[in-house]
Amino acid sequence: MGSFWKKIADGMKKTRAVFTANLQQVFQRGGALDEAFYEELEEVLLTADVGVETTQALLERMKALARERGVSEAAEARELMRAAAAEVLARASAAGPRAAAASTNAAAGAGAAAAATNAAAAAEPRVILVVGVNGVGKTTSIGKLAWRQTRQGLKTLVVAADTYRAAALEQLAVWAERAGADLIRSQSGADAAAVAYDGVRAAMSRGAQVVIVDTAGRLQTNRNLMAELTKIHRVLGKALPGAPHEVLLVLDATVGQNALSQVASFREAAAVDGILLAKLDGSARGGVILAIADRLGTPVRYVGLGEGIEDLADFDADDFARALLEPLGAGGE
Ligand SMILES: Nc1nc2c(ncn2[C@@H]2O[C@H](COP(=O)(O)OP(=O)(O)OP(=O)(O)O)[C@@H](O)[C@H]2O)c(=O)[nH]1
Ligand SMILES: [Mg+2]
Repeated sequence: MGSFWKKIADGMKKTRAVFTANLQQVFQRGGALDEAFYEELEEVLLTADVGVETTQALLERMKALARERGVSEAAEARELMRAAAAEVLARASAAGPRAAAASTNAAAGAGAAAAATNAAAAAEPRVILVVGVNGVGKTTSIGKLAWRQTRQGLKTLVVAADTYRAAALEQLAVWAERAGADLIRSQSGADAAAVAYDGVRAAMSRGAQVVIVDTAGRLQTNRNLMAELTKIHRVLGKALPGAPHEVLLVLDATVGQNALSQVASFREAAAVDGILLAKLDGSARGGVILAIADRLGTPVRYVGLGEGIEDLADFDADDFARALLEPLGAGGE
């Protein structure tokens, strides 16, 4: 737990240096928990990309908690805020059975119904489809995810279904090599859905346990490309009934509130199961994670905290509430 906490705390250094530090100033001003206090707090939350609705929700929750607990001093507000933030973040970690299975092995991923036939289920790979807007961090995150799987001893295969650019293929090849995963590639310009299909079939014949499909970045407003995503999704299910077992939407934390507007279209095109919030280390306005947790109703599964292969953390509401609220240097075990 110690090193895991350190990873989050270090990874969120920019947010902690700005957002957390600004919060500290408000909490330290002393005096009563009055309207003036809440107004100052509101300003800090808004500038950290928490967003209007989520900011109001947090403030209301803090006020209710203050009444419940009989708290009236600004000095005690940090604990109220931590509790309110943890509640909001917990909404994003209410993972369903599909999502809960993601970090376990392929057999468990097949779900309770298949658990009795473990042997059969284990022969089928767990298929993860990774989608998102251009440049958000999909390919890098796939490298990190693949490495996690291979470290657990799972035979992992990544599929280069971003067929638009030769460079995209090369980039995935480098990550596959680092992660110790196999790579399925095709000529650039090939049909992405066909590549995805071939990838899953190849994974099945090779006995891979996990397949991660990379896709080209696409704007949520581009109808043709969104239709292509729907096709990729459908074709995966033809290659292996039940696939994809998980669709991860990668969002870029540095674009703040704009990330929220990307979600609806991707959900519609590819039934998103979970969010991977990349580049949280690159943002000083990490408050956006509160907005994502509060507003989207799609669980945050992972958080990207750097460009290295190890810079991926499971999302945990309490850890993240603590990282947002605890001043630098405190609790740094
Ligand atoms: N600091 C930081 N950089 C990241 C993170 N994830 C990705 N990046 C960087 O973001 C840039 C884009 O990453 P890619 O993985 O290529 O993004 P992509 O979504 O695959 O991009 P396209 O395939 O072009 O749509 C690269 O420079 C990555 O190193 C992260 O968690 N933290
Ligand atoms: Mg990419």
